[in-house]
Amino acid sequence: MPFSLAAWFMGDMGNIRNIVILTGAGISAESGIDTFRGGGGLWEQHKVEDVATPEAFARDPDLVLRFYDMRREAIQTKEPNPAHEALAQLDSGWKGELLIVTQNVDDLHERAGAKRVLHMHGTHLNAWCTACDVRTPWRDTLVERPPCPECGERALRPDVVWFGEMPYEMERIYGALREADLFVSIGTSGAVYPAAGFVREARAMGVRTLELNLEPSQGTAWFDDARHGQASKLVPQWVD
Ligand code: BJW
Repeated sequence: MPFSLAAWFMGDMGNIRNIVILTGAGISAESGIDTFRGGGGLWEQHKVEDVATPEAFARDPDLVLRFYDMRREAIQTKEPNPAHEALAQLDSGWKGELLIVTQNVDDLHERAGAKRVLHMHGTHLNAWCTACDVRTPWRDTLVERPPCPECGERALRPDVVWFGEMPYEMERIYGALREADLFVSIGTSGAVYPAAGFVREARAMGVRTLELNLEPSQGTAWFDDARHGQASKLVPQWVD
């Protein structure tokens, strides 16, 4: 099967008009942002249940806030890589529907210039006040318990989705999948639901599916086609 999108588009695939792209930590790995699982991943230093659950936050808020303060600070020093740039280029030129659904809390898609981006696991650049439910753009630390700019309560947490919480904008994501002709998954291990289930849902609706990842993901067998290697190489090749 031809690899580049142009070849897919011109080939016997029929017209591809609407695209949903799922991205995970692997797309930002070459920008220097740690992935979660595997060698060198964040979960090697922190048990997931200690930092990425509402129970952990209730039990030890300092630990959780420090973990996110550290990551917020680190992410702001990183830059988009050629994979983010290639997707931004695709976004700006693509006439049909296109949605980049990212599980990442970094803003590297946006900083590369992509506009049609949905953060299903939230963003490190917002604080969420659990007292008044308002989200505020946030770049500083949270561990000192600053007051919410809206209501003054010291009830700010990172605006990210932890295990056991509902990811954002699921209706919009499933709506885009229903309309899609192509679903592409980039740099995600396929370990975390509901994102890990999108490929099966897409297939069930007759959507073509492609995986681009460093190695076979947990869901690799579900994809029509899979290419394995670095996102900074594969994604520009695919977009060209
Ligand atoms: C490269 C590369 C390079 C490296 N180039 N590639 C059974 C069925 C369904 C659900 C569940 C279930 N059992 C339990 C659940 C629920 C749970 C879950 O999935 N648990 C699993 C552990 C089984 N899910 C939830 O609780 C979710 N909520 C939920 O289900 O609500 C109910 C609901 C029901 C029905 C519909 C909708 C909702 C919430 C999940 C929240 C996840 N949160 C985190 C933290 C976010 C904040 C933060 O950033 O700290 O999200 S956990 C973490 O994992 C983060 C990531 O977004 C997410 C996925 O990780 P990702 O991106 O795949 O990273 P890695 O590290 O795993 O993989 C990187 C990949 O890149 C690897 O494959 C590398 O090879 C590759 N790579 N370098 C290309 N250079």
